[in-house]
Amino acid sequence: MKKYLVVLGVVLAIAALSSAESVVKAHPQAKAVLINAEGKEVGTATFEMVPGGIKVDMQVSGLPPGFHAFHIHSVGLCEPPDFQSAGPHFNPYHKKHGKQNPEGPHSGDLPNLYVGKDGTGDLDALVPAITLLGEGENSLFHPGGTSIVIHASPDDNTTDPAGNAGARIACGVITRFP
Ligand SMILES: [Cu+2]
Ligand SMILES: [Zn+2]
Repeated sequence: MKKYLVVLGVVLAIAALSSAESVVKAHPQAKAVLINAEGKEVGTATFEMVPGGIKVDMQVSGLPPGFHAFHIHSVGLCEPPDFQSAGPHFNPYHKKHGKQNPEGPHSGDLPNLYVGKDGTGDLDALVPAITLLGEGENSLFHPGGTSIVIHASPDDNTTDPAGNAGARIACGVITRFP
């Protein structure tokens, strides 16, 4: 009986390991490498699916100190120097701009990024109700893709369509990873 239980335990352990492995494989991730107006690399962001949405984790360096608006934009194209190619904010649910806007927010409206005196900063954010799966309207891989953009000024979290955030100073196309 004891021997049988040991064998059963080993079988269960193997089953648990292989299902953990398949969860990892089925767990989609994405990343973006940010460039500034001169085309120089200034940061990276990673995206992973979590229950209810996507977790964004970003590190930057070489940016002007202070608060900067940070958004997901609806076109996966970053052409310096002005990054207008990235289009408007990612907005699959057709809302108005701003986390404090009663008719908002856009799914792409993220918290302001704080950059310290040394030019570095990092930010973690959770974006509800969007996905890395498929190519539907709420997927970061909808036709044409998506990007992340950092602005010169902070987001006021209310003014439609872009929060009075000023120029686009860095941009990164969101790509599947690995
Ligand atoms: Cu933006
Ligand atoms: Zn917005």
